[in-house]
Amino acid sequence: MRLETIELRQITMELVEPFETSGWRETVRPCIIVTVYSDGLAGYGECVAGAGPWYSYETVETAWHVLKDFLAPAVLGQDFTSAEELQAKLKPIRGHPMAKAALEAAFWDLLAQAQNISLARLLGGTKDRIESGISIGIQKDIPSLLETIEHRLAQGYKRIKLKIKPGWDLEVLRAVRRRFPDIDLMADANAAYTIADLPHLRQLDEFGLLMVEQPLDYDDLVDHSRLQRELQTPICLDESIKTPDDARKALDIGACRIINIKPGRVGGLLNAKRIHDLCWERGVPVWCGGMLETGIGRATNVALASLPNFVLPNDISASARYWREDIIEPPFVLEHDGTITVPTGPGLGVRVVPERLERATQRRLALTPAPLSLPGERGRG
Ligand code: OSB
Ligand code: MG
Repeated sequence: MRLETIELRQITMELVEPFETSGWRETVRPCIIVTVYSDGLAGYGECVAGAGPWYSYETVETAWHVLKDFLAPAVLGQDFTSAEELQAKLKPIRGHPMAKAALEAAFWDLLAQAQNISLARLLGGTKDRIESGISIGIQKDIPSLLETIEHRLAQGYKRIKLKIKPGWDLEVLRAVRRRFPDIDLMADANAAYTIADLPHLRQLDEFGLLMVEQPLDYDDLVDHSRLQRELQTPICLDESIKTPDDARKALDIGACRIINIKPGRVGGLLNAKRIHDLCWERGVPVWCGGMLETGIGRATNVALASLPNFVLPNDISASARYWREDIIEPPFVLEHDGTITVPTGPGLGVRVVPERLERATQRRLALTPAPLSLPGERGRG
C-alpha cells in the first residue's frame, strides 16, 4: 500500500462526566485522529496523548509535532505491505509511542480493509465478544462512589476498577467490600505510592482484589519487583510497560503477574501483539486498558482484545459511558452478559460519521509526499 496522504485532525470531545485519577482530572478529551489514504481507502487511527504530560510525557502538541515533522515525512509516498515494515521505517525516531501507534493503527485499518477482513481477524483475534469492565474515577465521597458502583453493576459491567491514591484507598475499599463482598474488584493507583509505603500497601491484601494496578512510579520495575514479593495481591503494570522488552524484563524480575496492554502506550498494535504473545508463552494473563478513547480508538482496542490471552475484563466500556454522541456508528454497547461485540466488517468495522468528526475538529492538516526537487531546478526562479 502506498501512503498517499496523511491527514491529522485535532478534535475535542466532551466527557459525559469528569474523570479523576490520583494525578489529574479530565473533563474534555482532546486527541488527534490520523487518517491515512491509499488506493481509494481511508484508514483511521487515534492518538491517545492527552492535554498534558500527566499519564506520560506525550501531549497532543508533542504528538502533532512528531507526526507532522518526523513520522509522516518518514513514510509518505512509500509502499508498505506489513506493519513490521512500517515500524522499521519509524525506528530511528526515538520514543513518542502514542504518536507512532496512531499512525500504525491507521495503517492496520487500511491493511485489513484492503484484504476485506476485520482488523480483529487480521490481528489473529479468536473471540466474537470481549469482556467489559469499568474504571471509576475518584468521587467526592464514599456514598457517591457506592451509588456509582451500584449503577454500573446494574448495567452489567463485569469488573469494577477503582482509582485510588493516598487518602482515598483503604477506607474506601473497606466500605466497598462491606457493601459488595463478592464483586470482581481492583484498584489503580496511577503511580501514587513509593516503596516506603510498603506497610500501608500490605493492607491491600485484606480486600481480595483481582490486582492492584501501577502502585509505584511510572518508570519503575525494580521497586515493583520488591513490592510484588511482599504482596499476595497480584500487581498489574500499566505505565511502566512501554515496550515488549520492558514486558520481558518485568516478568523476568517478577515486577508484576498481570499486564495491562494499551496499544498507544507501547507504540502500536504490533508491539501490543508481541507483548500479548510473550505473556501467553509465559502463562501471564493480560487485558486491554483504555485512555478514554473515541469510537475510533475503542474499535482498535476491541479488535486487539479479541486475541486469546486477553483473559481478564478490559477497560473497554460502552460508548455512552464516555460520550453523549460518539464520532462513529454504530456506538459500542454493553450486552446483557457484560460483553461488547467485536465488529466483523472490514477494518475497524465501524463507520466514522463525517459531520460529527467535522464538528469536533479544532485544526486539520493534510500531508502529502514532498515534491522531488529536479536536477537543475535549485536556485531557479
Ligand atoms: O490508568 O488506566 C489508566 C484513563 C486515562 C488514562 C489512564 C487510565 C485511564 C482509565 C480509564 O483508567 C480507562 C477507560 O475506560 O478508557
Ligand atoms: Mg492504569
